[in-house]
Amino acid sequence: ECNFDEGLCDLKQELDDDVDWTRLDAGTPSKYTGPTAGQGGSGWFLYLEATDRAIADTARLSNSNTFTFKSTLCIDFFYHMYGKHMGTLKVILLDRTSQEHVVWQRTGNQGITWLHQLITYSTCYLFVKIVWEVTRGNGYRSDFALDTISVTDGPCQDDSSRVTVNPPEGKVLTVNQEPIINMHSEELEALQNQ
Ligand SMILES: [Ca+2]
Ligand SMILES: [Ca+2]
Repeated sequence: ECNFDEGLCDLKQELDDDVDWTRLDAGTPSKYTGPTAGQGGSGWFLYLEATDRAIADTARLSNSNTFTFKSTLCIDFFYHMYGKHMGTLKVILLDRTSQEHVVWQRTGNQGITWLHQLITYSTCYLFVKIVWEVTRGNGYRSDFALDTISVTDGPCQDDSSRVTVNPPEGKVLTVNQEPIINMHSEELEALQNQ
């Protein structure tokens, strides 16, 4: 688990995006956007400083060491998306061919609170990287924040957000039963045969 009190743990800022996440232990500078403290009421967290950034600028945070999993994984994190210009937060898995699979996303103002998200991800395919990606909205009130991240083997204890790839004929990735991306069948077969 990473609570950002000591740094980024085994996570890293990606370099080929537009901006880095900022580590902070206080309220974000702009009013009416961002948290006033870390998740749980104190401590450090990461946020996107939306002031002086352009619309659609992205910041990506990912695990620094590639890994492989092909069964069930629990992705557990807190996010804060308060502000009327809030853009989109995505959790993306990269497969071994660097194809990106969006497993979860939220867009727009989610209120003044830290929200807990659990994603149980089950698949027979191989993935090597997890990315938290934010895309700034159309104004400065778009301070996304992230805190208390963990990725562990096996299903989440609270299984409220199960995400599955239905092999082999389903070919649809779902979050809470709502399909968000369709994978090409050839791509799925290629992954499955690796
Ligand atoms: Ca924290
Ligand atoms: Ca970056």
